[in-house]
Amino acid sequence: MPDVVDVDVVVIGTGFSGIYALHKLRDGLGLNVQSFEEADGVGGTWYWNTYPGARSDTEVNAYCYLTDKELFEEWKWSERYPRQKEILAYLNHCTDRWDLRRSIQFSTRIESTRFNEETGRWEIETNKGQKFTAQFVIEGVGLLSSTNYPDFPGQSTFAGQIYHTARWPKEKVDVTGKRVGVIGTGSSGTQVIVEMGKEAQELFVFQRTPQYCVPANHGPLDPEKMKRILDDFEGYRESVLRSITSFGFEESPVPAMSVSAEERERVFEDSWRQGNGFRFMFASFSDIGVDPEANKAATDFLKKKMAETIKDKKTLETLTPKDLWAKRPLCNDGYFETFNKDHVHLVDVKADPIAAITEKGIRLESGAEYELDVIVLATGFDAVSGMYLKIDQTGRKGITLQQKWEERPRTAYGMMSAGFPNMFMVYGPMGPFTNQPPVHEWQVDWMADAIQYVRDNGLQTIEPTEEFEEEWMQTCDDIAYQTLFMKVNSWINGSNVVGKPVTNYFYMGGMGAYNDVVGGAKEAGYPGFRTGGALSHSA
Ligand code: NA7
Repeated sequence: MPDVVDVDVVVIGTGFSGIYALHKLRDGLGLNVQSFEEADGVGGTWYWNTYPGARSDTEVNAYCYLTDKELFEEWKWSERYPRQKEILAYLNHCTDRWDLRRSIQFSTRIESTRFNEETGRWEIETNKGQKFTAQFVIEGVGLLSSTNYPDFPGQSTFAGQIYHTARWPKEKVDVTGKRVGVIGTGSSGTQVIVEMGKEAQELFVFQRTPQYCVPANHGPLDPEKMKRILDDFEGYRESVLRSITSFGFEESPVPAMSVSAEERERVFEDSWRQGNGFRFMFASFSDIGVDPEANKAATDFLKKKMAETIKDKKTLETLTPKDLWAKRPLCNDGYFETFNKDHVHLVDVKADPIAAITEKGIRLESGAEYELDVIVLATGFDAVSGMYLKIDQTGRKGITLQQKWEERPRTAYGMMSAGFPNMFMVYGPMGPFTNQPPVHEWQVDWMADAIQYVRDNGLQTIEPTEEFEEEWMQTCDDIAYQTLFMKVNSWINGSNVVGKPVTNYFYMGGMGAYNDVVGGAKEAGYPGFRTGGALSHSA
């Protein structure tokens, strides 16, 4: 191997986005593409998150690639919400189907990327000391992949096992006959709690913030539904990409308070029965995420359901959220029911915070100590921007991404950042807040068009101008601050990680609007983007 390998494109990551990017650019555009993956297999999120109960809570008809009808037809999903193993098998199937493995270097982390202004190319270094150069870099590093790994005092002294849900061991963790503590009650926490509640001898759930949770209404896949989709596959894909959340269901245009209380109750009851958190939030009424009154109507309903389910009064009180419902909506069958089991105990660590992890277990500030054999950290991720900032990235004028994003991440369209030419981010900060796989494909297609445009016109680079980036940031903020998602602490606004900028990280205008605005860039000649060092159009 030469000292430095030159390729057209480097792709970082082999999750949903990286796999498709490699396929699209290598096989679609005929470019010389080299992919890198830190793990020893493909899958990204679905490679790492192997904890018991891990599954997508998006219905599978929208949790897959939608650009390839044959692939959609040939792969037979078994359940409404696919479990981790099945999604990983699907991604491996796609990798083999498209013969991608020969272009992927596994067990390799990208340490740094540096833009060379003289050559107009990126210089990329791996953790193995290898050097590559590429005209384009596509970073499919994941929205939720940089783990938020807490460091409680005394953590290393614990005599049992500690596992983070997103770094779960590949071999089975047998908790039968064991005392298990779970810290965290987000999507991962609620999933792992239900499973641990079935297996562990005793389960202690250390809850800081209670969550609303809707049933999933899980079950086998409806073959009729898949057939209907196949009958008009293009129309279906278009409807997904024209919707707000891209979850594959129809969103409601009806404001919650525009109907009678009886009708509202009927709609909520129907949504509850159908299951799915996003469906409940976006398909029951149009304004649960934006109007406090509509949000309260929804949470009153959800609290009523909790009161009907949770038997112990004190447990009910601790499990009942006091906030608006404006975190990423959860769904899970049997979550609240788990707390009715005698061997499952809820510990309120908002009232009495965790002081330390000791040799024996978890000690709270009050001095109460819980003896445990296994501790599960379901503490989430340094989401959205975290993975990009883990790589040492340097753009024009020697300015690093870490410097540029110190106050907050800045991008145009959630895909490119000014001063970082030809560097594309799939589902980067200030991108749409949606279900991901179909949107990953859409963004990669957009990137492929931009790359083709550069090559067809004999150019070297494309990048957003500072002014255009600022406009996009403003657009995103104007929309996001009208929603309730900015009013409640969660990874959506960066408030889950100590020291991280608490700000807006998304374009909350919906995928349909994003599609209209961003999708038109190619025909318009990329207004707001500078090509080959000269402005192609004024911003
Ligand atoms: P989340 O949704 O960020 O949840 C993390 C949970 O961990 C949440 O309940 C946190 O409480 C809790 N947490 C984090 N740090 C601590 C400490 N130090 N002490 C106590 N509790 C803590 O992560 P998930 O992995 O569940 O899900 C992330 C996304 O992945 C999900 O939305 C899906 O899109 C896929 P807090 O609420 O901050 O008080």
